[in-house]
Amino acid sequence: MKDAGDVLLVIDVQNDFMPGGALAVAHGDEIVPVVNQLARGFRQVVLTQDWHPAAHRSFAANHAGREPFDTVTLPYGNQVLWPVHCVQDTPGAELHRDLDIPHAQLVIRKGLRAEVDSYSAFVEADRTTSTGLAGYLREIGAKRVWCCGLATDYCVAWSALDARAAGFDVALIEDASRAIDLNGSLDAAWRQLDAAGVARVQAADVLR
Ligand code: VGL
Ligand code: ZN
Repeated sequence: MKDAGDVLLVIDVQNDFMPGGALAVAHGDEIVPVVNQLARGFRQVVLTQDWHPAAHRSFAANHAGREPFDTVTLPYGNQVLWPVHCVQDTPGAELHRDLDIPHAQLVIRKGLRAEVDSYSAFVEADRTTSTGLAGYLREIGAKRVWCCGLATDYCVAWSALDARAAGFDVALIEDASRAIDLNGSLDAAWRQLDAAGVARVQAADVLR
């Protein structure tokens, strides 16, 4: 069992990121039992939910003449345009039904504002608007943040990098995560994670 300084951060284990979902991550469903098992070894677990209004600027459908996976420039920088996904209060935005973490203490919802995306659980894509998660984790005495979920190269990576930037020790649990891998995004993410000092670990090595 991990001690009180350890927090498991479970990113976006939601229906729309599962095979058959609106923004399917290949083999995304395979992480569910792994995450459940991991969570049993942590006293503290925080979940996130991607939670967009239907008019969200990250949706290709809200840009005339654009297709999913095009890139556009928004006021805060480059933005990949995604299929409509994780719309607030729709079945696609619900957590996977087999996710079994009754002791999860907090669900952070992100990407709520129509004009700004948020891959990270900590700071929105404008890089200034905080979700409050870093302050919450500090107040509960967290020292180490263990990240897993979907997708490795977007929301998990950005959350891990921001956890590091907030001063926590951070590990990304590779086999409790799956990637979208768009135009080399997975390799690019691992280069950034390595450079930032985020440890790359496997689930079997976390709880021993
Ligand atoms: C995600 C793209 C758009 C993710 C969320 O959870 O990694 N990716 N919204
Ligand atoms: Zn999203």
